[in-house]
Amino acid sequence: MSKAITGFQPGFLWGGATAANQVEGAYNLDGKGLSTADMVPWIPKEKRGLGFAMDVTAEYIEDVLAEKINDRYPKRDGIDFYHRYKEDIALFAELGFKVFRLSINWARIFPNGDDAEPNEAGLQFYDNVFDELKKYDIEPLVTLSHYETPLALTRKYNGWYSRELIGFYTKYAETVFKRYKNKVKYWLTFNEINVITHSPYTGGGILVGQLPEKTKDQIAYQAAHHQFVASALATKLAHEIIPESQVGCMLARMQTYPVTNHPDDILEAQRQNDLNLFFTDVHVNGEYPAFMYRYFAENNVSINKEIGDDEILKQYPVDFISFSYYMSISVTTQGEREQVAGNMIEGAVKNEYLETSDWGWQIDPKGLRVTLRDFHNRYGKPLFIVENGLGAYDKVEEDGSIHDTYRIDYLKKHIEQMKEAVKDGVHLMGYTAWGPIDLVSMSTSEMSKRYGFIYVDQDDEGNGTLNRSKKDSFAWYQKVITSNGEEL
Ligand code: BGP
Repeated sequence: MSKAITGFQPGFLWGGATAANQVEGAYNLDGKGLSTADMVPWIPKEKRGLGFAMDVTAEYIEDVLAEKINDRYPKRDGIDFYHRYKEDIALFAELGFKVFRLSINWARIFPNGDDAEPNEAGLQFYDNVFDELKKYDIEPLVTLSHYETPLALTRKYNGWYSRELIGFYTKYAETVFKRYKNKVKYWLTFNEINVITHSPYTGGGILVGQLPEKTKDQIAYQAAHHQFVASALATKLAHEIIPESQVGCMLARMQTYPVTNHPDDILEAQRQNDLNLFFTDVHVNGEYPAFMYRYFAENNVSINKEIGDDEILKQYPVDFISFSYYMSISVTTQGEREQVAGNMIEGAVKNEYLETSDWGWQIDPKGLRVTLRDFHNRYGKPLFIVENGLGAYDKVEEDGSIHDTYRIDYLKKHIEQMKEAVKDGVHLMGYTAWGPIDLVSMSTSEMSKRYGFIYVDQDDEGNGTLNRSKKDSFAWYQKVITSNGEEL
């Protein structure tokens, strides 16, 4: 009988998470090509539906390229991490980070996605970033694709709906594995791979309008299959090129509850959870779960696999499971209830027991313990929380201070529940709070939805000095890390 676990293990990987398209800026510098994310900022808010459910058209892309692409907009300028990474990494080191999650923008390395040779200036930029992290002994945790498919692959192949992307992606993965094999050991293949079913454009660079004869499900799940195969092949390459590498999948976890104890609600919540966990099922178990074949049959989805696909999935499962957790979701089949916006489950309704963020996300710290236990019981694999945080309006006081007690409260309660899960026996590798430095929101393309311990002086129109300053939560998180989660 091993003794009870009382807290986070020594070496727990505390840190923060970002994405290239939300922080770097320099959208067209040093040979970088356009990525799908560069097209997002001008999508009208009303078109964003459930946060990420936005379908871009070829006409829209041509319009942005012709009229808008050179407008200064925070989303494309991010927070100028491209030029300020040394200052920002020094602040992350001051926070005490053990790990820093970032993405490599695929379009910085292969500007057109199908280029014969990589862009050396792009490779050099990330060499510089990893060297800066090394100075402070901060481990990079690198996402290969964080909604940053090279736009040229959308325009030429219609994104991940085409199987050709597997080859382009694995060539990109091999290039960066070889380049950074002595600098990076933690890799994630796709950010929130399940988002593709809600927004094939965001998740896969796919223009659904170009496939009028196909349903969104057919498009999304066929494209997801291509990403599953690509992820498995990248895992194989990582292990061959970087023997000590650990490769994780990454899911936007949508922990879903039944509103009532009516058996139909229990079944509906289970169905929604299964549709979400389908993605980790494939990444971890290396095969499609039986319930998904029923879903495909009932929704006219027919996955076109090639010989060898099943073997590739089975042979190269991920080493760990990473996920984002912001909220929990509630569903019911029993009558009409108040709907909530801002998440990715159709028909999600308000949970009267939970507070809601300024953007409608239902704040549920205990849901994180439920999620961690569920993952542990379902897979028994190491887990990594790679996004968690509170997007909120911050007020800068006269003296420049920012008293973000609401953010400290949100994070404190979620870390308390992480610790409870660890005591329940869950193997949790680390925690990277989303947006340790204010950055541009993915779903709103705004700066005002702030997540950071570090404030960035820039507003929604891209005006400001871009100066960095510390919020109250900076000193708080510093203490959390130095005490390894004991002082909350
Ligand atoms: C996740 C994305 C992140 C980040 C986060 C916060 O889905 O992986 O890139 O955007 O959501 O959401 P938002 O930026 O919309 O507030």
